Amino acid sequence: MFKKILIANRGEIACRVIRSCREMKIRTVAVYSDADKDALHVRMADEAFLIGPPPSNESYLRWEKIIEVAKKAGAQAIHPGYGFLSENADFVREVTKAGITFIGPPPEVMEGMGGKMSARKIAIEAGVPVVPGTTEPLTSFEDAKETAASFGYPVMLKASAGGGGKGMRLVQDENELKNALEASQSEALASFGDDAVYVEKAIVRPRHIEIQVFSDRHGNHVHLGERECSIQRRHQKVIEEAPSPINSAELRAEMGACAVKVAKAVGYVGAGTVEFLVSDLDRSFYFLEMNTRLQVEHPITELVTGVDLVREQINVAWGDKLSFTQDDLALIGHAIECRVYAEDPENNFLPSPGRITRLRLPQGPGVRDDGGVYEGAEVSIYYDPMISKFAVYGKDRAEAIDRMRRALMEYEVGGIKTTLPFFREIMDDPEFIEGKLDTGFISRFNERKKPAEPNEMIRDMAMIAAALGYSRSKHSAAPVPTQQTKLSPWVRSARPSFNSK
Ligand code: MV4
Repeated sequence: MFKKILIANRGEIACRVIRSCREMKIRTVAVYSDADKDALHVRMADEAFLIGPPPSNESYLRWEKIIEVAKKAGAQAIHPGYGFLSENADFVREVTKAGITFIGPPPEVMEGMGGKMSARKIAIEAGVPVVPGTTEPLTSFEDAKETAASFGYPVMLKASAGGGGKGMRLVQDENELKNALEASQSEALASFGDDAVYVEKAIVRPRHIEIQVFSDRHGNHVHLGERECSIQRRHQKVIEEAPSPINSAELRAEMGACAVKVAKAVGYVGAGTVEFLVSDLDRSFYFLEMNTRLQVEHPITELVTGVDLVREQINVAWGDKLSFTQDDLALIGHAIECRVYAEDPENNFLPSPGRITRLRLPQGPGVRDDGGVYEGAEVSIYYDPMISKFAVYGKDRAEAIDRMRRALMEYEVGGIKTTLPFFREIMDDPEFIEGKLDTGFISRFNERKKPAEPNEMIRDMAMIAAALGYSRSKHSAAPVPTQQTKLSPWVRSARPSFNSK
């Protein structure tokens, strides 16, 4: 087994990889920027090397510097985490050339899945359903008009190089097509340096369900069930759960088999994720894309399968066979993850950098916090503001929701704003509790929240009435004890407001 691994990443995912390495008795090498000299991943690793100034393209994206550190420290393998260099085929080639093992799939696989059109071709050849649409870039407005008409409106224009919804346009009818095409192409060019745009039929209010796959270098391919990731804000996942509230054993087996077909077709190695859009109308599903990395939301799959995906990645990179077969795997229970961001939900999710002056993590049954910070740590402006992924596990979805609600009451972060209050509201939301999750969830949730003002007025009136009643009763009877004094300090200590008052 490897004796030493370099982690080419930062934050919670670097810490996550270090944790598995430590259990496997593998020494760890961290790299960091000037902004991260006191970061948790630097403190947790056995060794740490400064690689440059705060901006990512001068530090975490400098592959030549990272490879130099790996050689100097004697690391035999590099784990890329997610983001940064994790899906960069050129980086993989350079790492391999330097005689170091890249923990992830081969560069040709990354390239095959890197473009949306090329990924669609691979899926079609593998016999997997893809969203009806083209696999060649549009050549003109006339071409777009004919193609869109042949699939029928509404259609989606998508940038082939796209990600994060960039260059994506929903087109309701032919009148909107010209503007949308121009906007999509110029956005694609500006974002990716490539203006190739193609057409897909639009799936109305789809669910985003993805299948975790795993492959070794001996031709074994398995899937580890699905994750429901429909709750997104500006194409960023916010809450994920496993299994999906709609997924039946049959649908899972069908989608899982399709995901494995895709993995086989590209000669996949390691941990990967096959994304699907699922129509709520008839549960038909369509391949969307494949992510060739360990994903942010991997912990919920770990919770319901009992597999340590990072350990498995390292074993597979070493050349071992998968430690389990498809028949060994069963999904047990239900897991929900909330991404805790240093953002202000009261202020349009504006980033909220600064020092964490207080950090109190939930404890007790069924909780897991994958954090990248500590009390006293500084959240900088340079990187993604996600400070932690908080997940709970329960025997079923209802227990997981109750547990998440309880744990979120215990969770306290001081000094910066976080998305925790937003999650507390979602856990009480009737549509969430029903499992009515689709890509329109967040905007409907925000609409439901809007009529808060009249309620606030009613609440104020009730408070005035109560105060009047109290002031009258004061002269004749003992004051009514408030809620606060009735609760024991132990119960109150689990309330988010306990220490902030
Ligand atoms: C779609 C779609 C409807 N029809 N494609 C958004 C991000 C990118 N990964 C794919 N996305 C979508 N593609 C077709 N043909 C709707 C979305 C979409 C979406 C998908 C999953 C989760 C949230 C979403 C929010 C808006 C749009």
